[in-house]
Amino acid sequence: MAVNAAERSAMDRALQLATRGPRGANPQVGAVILSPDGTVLAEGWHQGAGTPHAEVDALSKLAPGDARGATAVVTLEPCNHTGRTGPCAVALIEAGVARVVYALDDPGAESGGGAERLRAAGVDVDSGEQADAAHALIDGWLTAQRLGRPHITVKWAQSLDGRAAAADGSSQWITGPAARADVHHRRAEADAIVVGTGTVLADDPALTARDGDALLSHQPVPVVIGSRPTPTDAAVHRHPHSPLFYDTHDLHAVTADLHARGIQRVFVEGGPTLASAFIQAGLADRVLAYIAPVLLGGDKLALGDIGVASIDHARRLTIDEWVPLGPDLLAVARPAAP
Ligand code: AOF
Ligand code: ZN
Repeated sequence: MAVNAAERSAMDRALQLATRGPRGANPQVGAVILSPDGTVLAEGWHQGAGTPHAEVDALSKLAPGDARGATAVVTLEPCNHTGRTGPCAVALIEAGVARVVYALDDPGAESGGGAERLRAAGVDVDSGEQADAAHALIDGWLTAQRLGRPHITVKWAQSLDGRAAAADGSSQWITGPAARADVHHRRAEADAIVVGTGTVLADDPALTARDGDALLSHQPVPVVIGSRPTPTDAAVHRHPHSPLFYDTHDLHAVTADLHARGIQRVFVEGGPTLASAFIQAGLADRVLAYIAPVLLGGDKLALGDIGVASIDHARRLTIDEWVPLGPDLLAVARPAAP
């Protein structure tokens, strides 16, 4: 059965509800229970590991029998395992739910398979509705599950001719205030912000997420990679979180350690050498290129060696969004499917 308008707007709502839960060991999940005529009967969301799942939270707000013949709209495939809580697929079947619409498959080896279980019990199941939005919401958790490392965004600002700095190395400011504000809000969505020692020495960045002078409510942990010594009075030492220093060029080792620390989203902010190294290592799940209408010429390119020797090996991207930011343009992209 095709997804109808009431189910689509219930998925919008479920995505909003999901954000009420915390990011952490468990994914953020939202659920809406609809009557057969499309009226919202109950809403639920997951409040973190050890608490009821979104579907169970929603069902708990109904009297027994109220969900008979209803449709459950959920941002993640209902689970099929008994972990800290029981399987949601079974809770939905027992409540008499007739149809389930969900956005994303659960990648968990144990928790997955809920859709099959529902179908086997005669429940009508549809998936993939607003999968992109649901994916964006829990990309850190999904990457941790699938790859055992954080989700990594590599960001840079460039002139229209692809330069990150002028001939003398000066680079503040290529982009305008709207682009810079956008960067700060995206920093606040990350758990860690990564720079190289070269950037600390050249720019002495604070690595905080700010709105004007005010700190945003969530601050990423500052991470500095590289072997060059940095001053003990660098601005990064005044960050609300103690910085992490890695004296290595093995980015897989760094990201494995960040994963072990529970960091799910990493924002790589430079400069060109570090950005290129992440891309070359295959550690860039998303690329943010802020492009300013200015020409710099010269050889200070936004990216250096990324291991592309010939056009056959070009790293092709898929654009998710082009975002106009005042006079600048942001490309939000990810590696194209092979
Ligand atoms: C759902 N609905 O709201 C969530 C799901 O240890 P547990 O019992 O809390 O299970 C955690 C796993 O369940 C988690 O890793 C993920 O696969 C799934 N999360 N599933 O049906 C929810 N939060
Ligand atoms: Zn569940």
